[in-house]
Amino acid sequence: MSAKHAFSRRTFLSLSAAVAASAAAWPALRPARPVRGSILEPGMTATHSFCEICFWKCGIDVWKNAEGRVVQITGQAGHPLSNGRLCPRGTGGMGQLYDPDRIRQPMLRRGDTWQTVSWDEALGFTAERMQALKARHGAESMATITHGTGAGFIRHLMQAYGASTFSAPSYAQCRGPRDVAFELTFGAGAGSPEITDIENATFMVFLGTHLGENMHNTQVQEFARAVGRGTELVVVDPRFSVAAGKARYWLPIKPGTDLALLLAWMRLLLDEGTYNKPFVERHCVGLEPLRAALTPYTPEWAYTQTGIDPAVIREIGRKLGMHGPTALIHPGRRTNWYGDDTQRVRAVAILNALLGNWGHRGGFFSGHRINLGKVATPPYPPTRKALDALARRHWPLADEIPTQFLRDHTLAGDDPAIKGWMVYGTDLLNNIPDKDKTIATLKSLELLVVIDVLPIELTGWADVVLPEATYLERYDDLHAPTWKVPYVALRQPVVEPLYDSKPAWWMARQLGRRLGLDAWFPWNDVEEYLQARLRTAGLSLAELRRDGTHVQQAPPPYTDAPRFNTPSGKVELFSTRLKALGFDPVPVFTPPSEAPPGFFRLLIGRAPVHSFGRTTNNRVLGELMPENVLWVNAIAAREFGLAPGQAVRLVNQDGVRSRPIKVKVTERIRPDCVYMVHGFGRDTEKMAFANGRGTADNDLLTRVHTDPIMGATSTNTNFVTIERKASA
Ligand SMILES: Nc1nc2c(c(=O)[nH]1)N[C@H]1C(S)=C(S)[C@@H](COP(=O)(O)OP(=O)(O)OC[C@H]3O[C@@H](n4cnc5c(=O)[nH]c(N)nc54)[C@H](O)[C@@H]3O)O[C@H]1N2
Ligand SMILES: Nc1nc2c(c(=O)[nH]1)N[C@H]1C(S)=C(S)[C@@H](COP(=O)(O)OP(=O)(O)OC[C@H]3O[C@@H](n4cnc5c(=O)[nH]c(N)nc54)[C@H](O)[C@@H]3O)O[C@H]1N2
Ligand code: SF4
Ligand SMILES: [Mo]
Repeated sequence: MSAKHAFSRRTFLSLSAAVAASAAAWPALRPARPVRGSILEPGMTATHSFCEICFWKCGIDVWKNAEGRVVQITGQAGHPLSNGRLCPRGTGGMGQLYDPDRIRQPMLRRGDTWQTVSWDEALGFTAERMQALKARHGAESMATITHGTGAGFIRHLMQAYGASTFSAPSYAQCRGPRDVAFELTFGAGAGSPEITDIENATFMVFLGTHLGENMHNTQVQEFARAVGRGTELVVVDPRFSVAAGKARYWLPIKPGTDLALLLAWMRLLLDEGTYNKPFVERHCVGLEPLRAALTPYTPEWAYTQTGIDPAVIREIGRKLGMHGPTALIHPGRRTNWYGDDTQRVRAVAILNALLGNWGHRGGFFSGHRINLGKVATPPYPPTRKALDALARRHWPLADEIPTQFLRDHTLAGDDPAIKGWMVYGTDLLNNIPDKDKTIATLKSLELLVVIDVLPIELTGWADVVLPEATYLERYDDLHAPTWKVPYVALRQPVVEPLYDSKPAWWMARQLGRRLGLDAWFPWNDVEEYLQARLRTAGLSLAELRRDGTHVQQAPPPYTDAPRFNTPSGKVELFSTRLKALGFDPVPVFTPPSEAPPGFFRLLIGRAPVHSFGRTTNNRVLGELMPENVLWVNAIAAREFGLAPGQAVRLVNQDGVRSRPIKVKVTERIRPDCVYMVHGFGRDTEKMAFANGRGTADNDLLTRVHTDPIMGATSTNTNFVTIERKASA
């Protein structure tokens, strides 16, 4: 151990509970492996940072040429999430930096026109309007909607201001059902990054989870290694995904019937006694009520719902039992599919519990993290958290405010009245269903502040638009998540901000000053802030700037004495909490509604080179995939008389008509579904590359079921028919 990194008890970080006992024996943080030699051309220099093209946050090395232009981005060798490699989106990140359509200056709405203004004017205006809102309606009338690393600074500002309403589409439109289901069962969420030990699993089941198209880097790397080593894979998906191409079994399930399959597998494990008895006896409660509840669910019954051969269901069920704790049913991530999703993922959680893979190699690992200290600031003003309480009256286990609920509440003008929105890095018109309602709500606001890098459609409704510097131009907060090895990574500027853009930390602090909230910003600049946090880990900013990432050696991330933060202190196969709230304590299958004649179920997903709509205007990535296409089964295409490449429009069950999209005729999808990648169909000339290319799935999401337990909105409950003429 070098003197520089000497272990110091006084400043040593506190570690997560699971590993605290052994922490004292750990060595200090060490630099991650140094960067490889320069590439492409001589004279290139690299700066270490982490990616923001999606929210996985891989470590990157950003290469500049002699002119100081970013020409290449590679994976940081020692960063535990990238291991020297990136997904295609991360390598194309400079396309965001050099996007000619970026917002270049702060802008204020003046009647029907935009005026570009100085930061002083933009922030002065924003602070003044926020003070006025506070004086008239109270600070709680200002809601905050966010996504991304810089959001932490904005949320801090808003809490200091006295706001209590915070929301993000990444909850009710993404991973919310999964996290609530895992909390109910194991007392802990599945994590982000997920705590799945994919690399060491010997048998895996993916429900949806389309790794290879969903490009979360570390998972894809581990997946490739596992498959290379011979791990058997089952892909349950109405569509033959990239992952299905690597699978031993592809189960083209009838959409919306996964729960039936999961229940049948559970019953099989119990009937045949192949579940993990020692784990269940030691760590689970509710086995007998679970067994009783599963009585109806035979493979033959599951066949009638899912269309999957009962012999195949049995064969896979037996393999699950054979592999036991090294078999992994992936928890998924975007789990808001049908409006009863918490119960489906509860079944995923229970099935994993029956395999006994919690804390086990090849299952859900028991991660470590570095608990960096926070910069001390006064407590936030007390708030009623009124909207959280209201949300929980609708959905008792909503542990965040569902974004669509915030919207509907704002529009209705109900108490507590919400009059202003602060929006950071969220694309609300493309990422929450019922777009018309979102537009009506935007019209009703007294104040809309939008902080973004691109002139997305939403900016057109704003009172003030604040251009953020991209991730390659700014410092941000540190990243130290729970992972197999504990680590801390830095984001630092590679180039000076282009145009007149500024980082979130700067905006938050400047607004804080203007709002009289100096006490909450006891640092002059972000370097001082980062240095103070790093000091608690015995690190300096200079060291981290040089090394990018510091990792710590830790015991293997497995435990045979897992602890569960549930009411019983055990894994809850039968949920007394759900029962007390009037929900099924063991998931009960209800069949999905059927498509009307002549309609297809609309399914959505990801493409390897794009992140939502964040990248569709990125010239580097956009050239690789400029538009989305509509996957239509060959039989259905024949019936509808569709030719490959033909432009069509979709009309949904409510008569909403999409913009044109080209047909891809394929055997790789069931005939009762169509599929498209999310993020396309931009509708603003200001995003010159993406404008008008492809179609926005969100325009077609008007039939929404809401998960009764936690408030997620369904996407897969919309049906579309195909109009063969694309012309208006
Ligand atoms: N390249 C890329 N990667 C990404 C992202 C990105 O934008 N781009 N976004 C990231 C984020 S935030 C998330 S949440 C994840 C999302 O990625 P995942 O969590 O993997 O996505 P899902 O939307 O759950 O899964 C989509 C798949 O589910 C299938 N499917 C549809 N209906 C059903 C059904 O009823 N049953 C079953 N079993 N399958 C069904 C679809 O055919 C499709 O293959 O991806 C992450 N990774
Ligand atoms: N219809 C439909 N809705 C969905 C989904 C879907 O597939 N279909 N997916 C769901 C999922 S899985 C998720 S996680 C959510 C995500 O939904 P959101 O939380 O809205 O996230 P993004 O789409 O990533 O938001 C991107 C916005 O952030 C901006 N941005 C990019 N980088 C920066 C930056 O550094 N700073 C700032 N200030 N802004 C930046 C982009 O320009 C863009 O406008 O959407 C959900 N909603
Ligand atoms: S998975 Fe890809 S886009 Fe996401 S952080 Fe990693 S490199 Fe960037
Ligand atoms: Mo997501």
